[in-house]
Formats: sequence, C-alpha cells, structure tokens
Amino acid sequence: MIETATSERAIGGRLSPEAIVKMDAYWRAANYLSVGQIYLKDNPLLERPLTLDDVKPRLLGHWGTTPGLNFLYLHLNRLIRERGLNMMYVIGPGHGGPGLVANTYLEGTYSEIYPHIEQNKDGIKRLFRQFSWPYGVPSHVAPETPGSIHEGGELGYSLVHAYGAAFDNPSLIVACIVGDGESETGPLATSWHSNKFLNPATDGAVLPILHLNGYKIANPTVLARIPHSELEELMRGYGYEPYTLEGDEPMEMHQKAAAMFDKIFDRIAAIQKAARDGGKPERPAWPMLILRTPKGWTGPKFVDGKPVENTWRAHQVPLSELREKPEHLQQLEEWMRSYKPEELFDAGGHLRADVAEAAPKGRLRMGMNAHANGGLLLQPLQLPGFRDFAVKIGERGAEDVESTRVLGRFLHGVMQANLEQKNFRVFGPDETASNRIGDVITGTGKTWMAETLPVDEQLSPTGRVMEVLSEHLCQGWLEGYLLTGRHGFFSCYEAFIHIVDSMVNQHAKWLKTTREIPWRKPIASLNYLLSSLVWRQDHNGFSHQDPGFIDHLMNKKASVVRIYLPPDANTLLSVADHCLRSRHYINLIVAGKQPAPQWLRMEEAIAHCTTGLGTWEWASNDGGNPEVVMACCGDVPTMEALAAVMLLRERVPDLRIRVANVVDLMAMQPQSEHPHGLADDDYDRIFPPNVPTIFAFHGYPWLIHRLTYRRHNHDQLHVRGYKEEGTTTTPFDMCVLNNIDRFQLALDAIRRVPRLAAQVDVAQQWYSEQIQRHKLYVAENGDDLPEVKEWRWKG
Ligand SMILES: Cc1ncc(C[n+]2csc(CCOP(=O)(O)OP(=O)(O)O)c2C)c(N)n1
Ligand SMILES: [Mg+2]
Repeated sequence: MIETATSERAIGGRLSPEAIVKMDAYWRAANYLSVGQIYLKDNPLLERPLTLDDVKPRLLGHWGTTPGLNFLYLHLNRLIRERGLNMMYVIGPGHGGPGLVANTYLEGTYSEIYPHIEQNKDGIKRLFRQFSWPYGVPSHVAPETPGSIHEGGELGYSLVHAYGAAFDNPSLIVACIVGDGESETGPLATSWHSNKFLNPATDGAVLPILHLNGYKIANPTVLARIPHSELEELMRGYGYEPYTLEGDEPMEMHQKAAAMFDKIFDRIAAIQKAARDGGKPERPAWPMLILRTPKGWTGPKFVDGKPVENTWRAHQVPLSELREKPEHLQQLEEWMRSYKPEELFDAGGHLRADVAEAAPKGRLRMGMNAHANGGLLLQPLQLPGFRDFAVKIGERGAEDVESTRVLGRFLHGVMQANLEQKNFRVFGPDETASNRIGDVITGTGKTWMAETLPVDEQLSPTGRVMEVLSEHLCQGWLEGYLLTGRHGFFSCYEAFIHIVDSMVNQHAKWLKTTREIPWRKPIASLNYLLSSLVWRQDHNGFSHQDPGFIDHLMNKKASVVRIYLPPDANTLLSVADHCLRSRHYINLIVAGKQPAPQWLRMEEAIAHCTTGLGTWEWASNDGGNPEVVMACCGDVPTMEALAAVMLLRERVPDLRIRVANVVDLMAMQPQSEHPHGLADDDYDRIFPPNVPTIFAFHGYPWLIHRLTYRRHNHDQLHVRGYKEEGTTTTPFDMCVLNNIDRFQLALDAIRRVPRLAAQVDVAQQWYSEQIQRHKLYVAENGDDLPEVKEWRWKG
C-alpha cells in the first residue's frame, strides 16, 4: 500500500530539505488556488498584471481559516501516502470551502468528477470563476465538494459527524478539523465525549484537530485566550492526549508537523493494535492535535494600516475595496504572486509533476474516499417479515397494547438480522427503554467504553444501541453513520426532539442538494420515532408537551420529508418497515407508548398505510352518503373520535357518520405539493363536498388547515388539536383542556350538521354537564371517570 518510498524521510525521522520544499510548493499551490477562487474570474496564472477586469464583481468567501485547512490537508496527504491510510476528512469551519475545492482539484479528483474543470489553464479559470458565482459552486464544503459529508455551514457538528462515520468502520481514519470558534457551540462541546463510545477494536479512529487560529468573525476565541496549560487540561479532562503544534514560519512548521503527525499516527496504530490483538477493550486516551497558527496565515499582514493576518480581520475577504482603492488591487497581486505560481504550474496551467507528487493516488485521495459518498457502499438492511410481529385483532379495540413495545420486538429482529453486516444502530437520549422499544437492546447491549459497575445492565463495548443524554449527539452520530452508507433509527421524546431542529434543517438541505448531484448515491433515510407524546404526559406535564416537530419538518422540501402517525401497532409496524427500506428521506413516525386500543388487522393496516388516508367502513354508518365525516390522525385523537362516534350513535341514532383516518399526513396535501398527496377526486370521495368534517389531530390544529387550504370544502373542515393547554393531569383531562375530547367532538358534529340545528342548544347543555361531571370527578379522585377509563369501542 505504501506508495512513495521512504526517501522523503531522512535519518532520524526528519523530512529531507527537498521533501519539505516540495510539500511547501503544494501548500502554496493550494493557497494560490484558494485566493484565486475568492477574487478572480480571469487571468488565472497572472500572466499579465492584474486589472479590475480580472476580478469578480462581488467578493464572497472566507480566507482566514483556509491556509490552515490547506496546511492540514497537505500533511494528512503525506500520512496517507506513506502509510496507505484509508482516511476521510470532516471540516468544521466549512466556510473554508475554497481550500477543499483547491485540494481536491490539485489531487485530481475534482476534474474526474467535474470534467469541465480541466487540469489546465482553462480549467483553473473555470475553477476560479464558478466559486460563489450564481449557479456555480457554494462557498462552503458543500455536497458538491468531493470527499465531503459535512458542509460546515452551521457550526458545531463536525466532531459528532466524524464519530458517526467512524463507528463500525474499523479501517477508517476520520481527520476532523474543529474550529476554535466552533468549539464554543453546545453540540461541539458535548461531542468530545464521543470517545466514551468508540471501540478501538471494532470502530475506526477519529483524529480531532483543534484549529486554534485565535479568532472567529469579529472576536478572539475563548480557547485561544485561556492559558495553554488550561486548554491541554481541558482536553485531558475530556479523555484525550493533546499534542500541540504552534508556529508561523512555514518551513519549520512543515518539519514540526511531519514529526508530530508521525507520532500521532503511530499512537493511533498502537492503540488499535493493542485492542485488536485480543486485549480487553479499554477506553484509550486517543490523541488529538491543537494546531496554533495565525488566522489568515500567509495573507496580507496589514491593510490600510491595520493588522489583518493573525486577527479576526482575516476572516472573510481581507482586501475588499479593490475598485475604490488601487493599492488594494496591487496588494492582491503581490499576495498572489508571493505563492510563485510560475513555480507551481507550467505555462499551460498544469500542476508541475514534482509538486503533484505530494498527493496520494487513486482511491486513497480524500476526495475519492468512498465512505464520503456513503450511497456507494450502502447495503440494504435485512428485514424480518414485519407481519410476524403483528398484533392479533379479535374484537376491534377490545384489548390494549403498547404499540411501541411491538415495534421494539420488530427492531430487535432487524438488529439480529444485521449483526453480521454491522450496519444498523439505534440511537436515543437515554429513552430507548422509556419509549418501550427496549427489546432492541436484548442480545446486543448498549455501547459503553467508560467504567462499568456491577449494578449496570446491558452496557457493552460492542453494544449497538447508543444512549447518551444529548439529542445533538444522537442526531449527529446517526447523520454521520447514514452519510457513510449505513442504517439507523432514532427514538426520542416528542417535545425534546426540537433540540435538534437546526441539525435536521441542515440534513434536509444536504439530502435535497445531493438528490440533484448525479455522482452522490442515495443513502438510507433518517428515521425518527417520537414517543412519549403530548397527550400522555402523566408523569411530566406541560414542559413535555409539544407536538411542533411535525410543523417544523413540514416546511422542508416535499422530496425529502415523510410524516406518519400510525393509530395502532399494526400500522406502526407497516410504516416502520416502509421507512427502513426507504432511501434519502427524513421519515418521522409519531406513535404512542401507552397501552391503547388496537384497530386494524395486519392486512388492513398495510392497505391503510399504502393509501395513507382512508375511511374505516367498520366504524362508519354512512351508507356511502355521510352527513358528517369524523376524521382523525394520531392514536389518542383516533380513540377520541371513535368514542365521539359512539356518543353520537346514542344521541342521534340516525346520523350518517363516516370515520376517516389519516396515517400519512402528506396525503392531505394536493398532489401538486407532495408526491404522497391524494388526488382531488379521491380526496373528495372521502371528504365529500358540502359535508362537514370534524378533524381530531394529534398536533397543532392549524397545520391541517395549511395542508388542505386548497382542497374543496375547506370551509367545512373543523380541526381540533393541541393548543398549548397542558399540565400534569389525567390523560382525558388533557383532551378536555384542548377541546379534542369525545364530548367536544360529538358536540362539534351536532353543531355542524344543518339538519341538527334544533338540537344544538340541548347538546350544548349536555356537553357542559359532561365536562362538569368530568372536572369534579378528576379533582376529587385524581383519575378519569370510570366510563372514560374503561371505554371500549362497540361496533
Ligand atoms: C452555529 C453558527 N453560528 C454562527 C455562525 C456564523 N459564523 C460563521 S464563521 C464564524 C466564526 C467561526 O470561527 P472559527 O470556528 O474559529 O473558524 P475560523 O476561525 O477557522 O474561521 C461564525 C460565528 C455559523 N456559521 N454557525
Ligand atoms: Mg478560529
């Protein structure tokens, strides 16, 4: 595997002067191409003096972080060449996009993927012009950048993605560059703890590199302004062995970096060897590097008399007034010429052969690492037949079952079926058992490399269920795992999934963009189970009540998101099977964990989930011509709607009622808005024009209006849902507080059917009496009315 002989290494482990000169030339080339991308649209090799015509009209991009990224890429390249390493990169300060484009161009991957960006003068010109140009390429390490799984636009997620990529990839080394500003974010702060979950025998390695360039956009960074010893203690406290590399004199820094990286990679190899040679798996102190170099290194030292290099002023575009100040243009030219492009590229714009040697070849190039295009490596999950886990339905609604517990058995089957492939993990913030899918843990255990005590249960260095009290880590690990071609499942309390709203945004953007990039292959979907739902917070109350993640996801591209609210266990199984097979989506499943009535036989459940929305004949008496549609979506609203139907049967026996249930929320939308949208004709057959619909919805009611505002008969759609009324109270009182209870739904139906106008006053009185009776009973007894608690559907 070793591609270059040891000639680069002189006696004593030091690089020879010739090797250093070559490496420095490569770094200069990367820096030159980075600056060129930010500024130029023409004159790519500076064959003539720079004029304003060569310069882009809008100067967009970030210089400050870039030379440091280029320096690291260069030195990682040397390690890859010498040791034949399988390495991928994750760049936290993704605004250094020009650096990664430059490096993947220099190593040749960029031109292989984008043939019009040729390895010559024209190619360099196009490379420069396309950057931050309308319909060109984005300024960050975006999906368009070869070798990237991480755009780094929103800071904070680099290290967690790196660990997600390394799990179950024993041959992989993930070099992760963390911004010193980025380190101030919450998700990054907790990400350091990922080392307590990485098994040196069965997982790959992560090398965190703290890019301590001292500044962020406009301020110093916290980590740069604490004593160095304190910073090293912090890293030791997180369980790492810190190595520090500091300086600004390039030749000296190359030599020092080479020696230090050799030490670090020897250390990683030794840790892995010890763990893999049959030793007891122990948590090692993995090495991490602190690189302390100037922000904007090698750029303009002063602009307009103010220091720029090694200050926050180097963050974006250090010379930005080219049109107003001729001396800026001259300074830019001097800066670019300082890299001596004529020594790097020949007259035709080809990188000189001796300079090019600094890059690895073929698949070893980081821009070509297959793990960074996970769809290439994706193996389908082996799925046991979900029908085998079905709940037997005798009398509908007669027996209560915890739906998520049934799902847990299925997930256990999935886990077992894929143990050999090692490509499925389940993630949760300490809630896997609480969400009642705990069966999935049996046999495989929960990942844990930290200390264990006799009292602990099911913790294991080879566990495949990952539990850590950080929604950020669960989300980020799973994203990293999926992006590198594996499968996963994330279960979370409904209210607290909002913690990762922003991370989901970024993943949704990644999926949307990569769908349109032909060389990016589809990856497995990101699957959520939200349980511990708004309606059943018996232990916790108001703080735990928020169904708004549905609304959040609904804003995303229709090509990316799917949202399911299965009303019982069999529909949940069918939905889960579908989600685990799907590709390149974000699938949200909202399902309760409390004992609840079961409605559909397995084959009915499959048919219902396939259309996503349909009438339940067995609960309807409309004879094809309803006077009212009682619609429901979500398990508790479904039960309340059916209970309301029974009340109506008693009070208005001749009322023709249709029951319709929604599993796939997207089916409510017109087809023009979402591929799952029901055709208008089909929608009208279920919700006939001029017939009122009373809709009981799991989440915030306005969402249903938003989805259906263009449907016929929208005026007659009346939605009940959660309206932010909550506390620690009985399950039924939660429904009453939000007016989604059976009494309210029955009253709503009577109020909306014109034929029943004369009964409304009486019904209103009846409703008030029921609610009063309920309130008094709950206050006195601390529990729901027996008729409510013991309610059963009677067909
Ligand atoms: C979560 C988040 N908050 C704010 C920003 C805006 N922002 C972009 S770059 C940057 C400074 C980054 O500093 P650092 O991580 O030190 O990177 P570098 O100095 O290498 O550019 C900020 C605040 C962002 N991209 N993401
Ligand atoms: Mg910084």
